[in-house]
Amino acid sequence: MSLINAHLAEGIGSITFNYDFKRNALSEAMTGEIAAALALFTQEGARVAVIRGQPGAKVWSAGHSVDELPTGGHDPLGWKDSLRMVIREIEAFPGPVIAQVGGSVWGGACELVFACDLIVATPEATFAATPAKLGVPYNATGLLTFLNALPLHLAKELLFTGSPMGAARLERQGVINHLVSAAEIDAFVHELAKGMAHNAPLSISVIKEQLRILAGAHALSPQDFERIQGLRRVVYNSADYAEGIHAFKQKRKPIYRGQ
Ligand code: KGJ
Ligand code: KGJ
Repeated sequence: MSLINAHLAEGIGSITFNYDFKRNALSEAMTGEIAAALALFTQEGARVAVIRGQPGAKVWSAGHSVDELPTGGHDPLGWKDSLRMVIREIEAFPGPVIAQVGGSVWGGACELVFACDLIVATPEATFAATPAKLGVPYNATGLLTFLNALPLHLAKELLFTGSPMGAARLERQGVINHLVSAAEIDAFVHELAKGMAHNAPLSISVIKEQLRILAGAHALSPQDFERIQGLRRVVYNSADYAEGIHAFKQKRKPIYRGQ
């Protein structure tokens, strides 16, 4: 069974999540299919990609597959992690990627949405960034995705509370490009995509890549990099991290002790 439906027409590639029984969690299999669809769209000359959920789905995506967050001293968000890989594929796609969001968005799926080039959401959509609910040490490039998409205090509120934030508030802050009702969002996103698909693709792809490089141009000394990795290692080696993952699997509230 396919975890997504991929469709390409009029230069617009669309990816529709089809993994509702695991709430569209971004498992390795799921992110692999998203990456393969983006690669196929690129090969077929698609100008724009759209990533969306099924109409009416309550959960847009439950984020990283918690089953695949490793315990036992391994970095949960290392270079080859599936979430990290799919974020890089979205950034590398040579045209605009639009996130079309209805329903709730959780954890790493918030980052996936924020990594897209444009965001269109229904007023009912919500975003909860939950690493602090699970005890996960988010990684530096992942935090940079938040930092480039949200004002600092809003990013901190999302990450520190782990509570759902409504799409209307994010639209007012310029994080979401457009709020559109569920009845109209398909047609709206199609028009938006069509407009960009008619523009010069080489101009768009090089501007996108320049913006990516410029937005990521933060000098980090080797010492600071090692400090960040060392701090994160303490977190993923902690009893709290193991507790967060176990509690999720046992469907209970975690008890954190700060060690
Ligand atoms: N990973 C793995 N399995 C998941 C996940 C997930 N993220 N989310 C849901 N599932 C599985 C559940 O274990 C159930 O499996 C099934 O999907 C339906 O979920 O028991 P099974 O049937 O085998 P559930 O919870 O019964 O559905 P709802 O009651 O509709 O609730 C939907 C929710 C999205 C509210 C709920 O599933 C939930 O809270 N999921 C976790 C959301 C979350 O905190 N995700 C962030 C994961 N962390 C990260 O992304 C990262 C990068 N991080 O740093 O933390
Ligand atoms: N460059 C050279 N000539 C221009 C430009 C321009 N950007 N804009 C207008 N003109 C000239 C027209 O060719 C006409 O000359 C005259 O000004 C009146 O324009 O045929 P001529 O009389 O000898 P027009 O089009 O008859 O006037 P309106 O009907 O009033 O329309 C105004 C518009 C501003 C809507 C229209 O002229 C237009 O779309 N201009 C181009 C706007 C545009 O896309 N500019 C961006 C250029 N590129 C950049 O700035 C950059 C840096 N870039 O990277 O792309």
